[in-house]
This record gives sequence, structure tokens and C-alpha cells, in this order.
Amino acid sequence: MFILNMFKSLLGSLGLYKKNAKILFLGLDNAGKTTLLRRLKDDRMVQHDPTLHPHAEELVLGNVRFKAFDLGGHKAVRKTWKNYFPTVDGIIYLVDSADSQRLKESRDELEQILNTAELAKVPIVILGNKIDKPGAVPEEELRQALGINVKQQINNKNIKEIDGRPVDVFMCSVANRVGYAEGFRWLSQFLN
Ligand SMILES: Nc1nc2c(ncn2[C@@H]2O[C@H](COP(=O)(O)OP(=O)(O)OP(=O)(O)O)[C@@H](O)[C@H]2O)c(=O)[nH]1
Ligand SMILES: [Mg+2]
Repeated sequence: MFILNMFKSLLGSLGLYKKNAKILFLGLDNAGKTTLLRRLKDDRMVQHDPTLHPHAEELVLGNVRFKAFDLGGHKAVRKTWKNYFPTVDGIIYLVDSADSQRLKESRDELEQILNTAELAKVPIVILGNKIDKPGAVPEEELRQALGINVKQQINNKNIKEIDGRPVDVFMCSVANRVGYAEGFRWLSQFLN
């Protein structure tokens, strides 16, 4: 195991060892998915129109090569999310933590994801984005609002069958470049 890890990190440092993971960026419209993808891709912060057509980017973060799919979050296009569920390795679920009006709606979408049998083993990173905004709720409040009160444990009887699946919350600001890297690092441990 130790030798294997050393081997991997050696290859990683040479850029030869790469995980190749299919990651979905999900979350309500306006949560910041496209902004995050651009940030990761070319470190820019630009205004985007709401995403109507899904697009994918190859990203390399540390030792992990991601193929990230940015799917639009508007209600009308959310039904297309499921087309991407087969073979997905991880989900980045973005929430606008400054939009307390829509936390319930975000929770409902998240619960649908958690209840999707196809995704039962898929790790989920919940990014509480926009903590730079004055009205952003603190982590505890966000966990409460989303029904993910305890670290690594989903506090909802309806979704019992997903017990043991890795889920965690990371507060972040894509605008200020803080918090999301920890989420990706956490996710990468679950990718083969
Ligand atoms: N203050 C602040 N604004 C942010 C942050 N991240 C994204 N935004 C803004 O939030 C708005 C929506 O961002 P998008 O990335 O277009 O949202 P999206 O999730 O792709 O939305 P859809 O494509 O409609 O699903 C934009 O005006 C961004 O500039 C952040 O960390 N802080
Ligand atoms: Mg978008």
C-alpha cells in the first residue's frame, strides 16, 4: 500500500499518473457553477449568461484529471441532469449561501439526487458558495437548511439507503478563490 502510494505520488509529481473522473456540477440556477468552472479552467471571473446547454471541460487539479460537466440549473433544464448520471464519479453541488429564500428549493433538488439509486455510491461535495456576500448563512445554518446536520451523516429517514455515502459541506467563495479547493481535495480521495 505504502509502495503503491509512493509510486502514485511519484507518477503524479511527473504528471504521468492521472485519475480520470467524470464530475457533475449541479445546483440551482445562479448558484455559481459556470463561474466555478471558468475559475478552475483559466482563473477568470466573468459574467455568464444562465447556462442553457451543458458543456464539459477537462481540468487537472493536483493529480486528478476531471472531466467536469456544467449543467444548467434553471428549473426547465434540471430534468436533463439525469442523462448524465450513468458513470458519474462525483458530484459538486453548489448552493448560493447568500440566497436564503431558495435554500428550501436547493434542498429539494439535493434530496432528489440523494434519492437516486443510480447515484447511491457517488460522493457529493456541497459547496456553500458566495460567503463573501453580506447575507451568507454560516455553515451550521446551511447544513441545517439542507438537512445535512452532522458531518458525514445524512439526517433524513427517506434517504436511509444512501447511508455511508460520502457527503460533506465546504463553504466557499468562487469570487474570492477560497474554500472550494478543499472540497475537490476531499473528493479526490474517493476517486480511483
Ligand atoms: N458574490 C459572489 N458572486 C458569485 C460567486 N460565484 C458566482 N457568483 C455570481 O453568481 C451569478 C451566477 O453565477 P453562474 O456561474 O452563472 O451560475 P450558474 O450556477 O452557472 O447558473 P445557471 O447556469 O443558470 O444554472 C453570477 O453573477 C456570478 O458572478 C461568489 O463566490 N461570490
Ligand atoms: Mg451556468
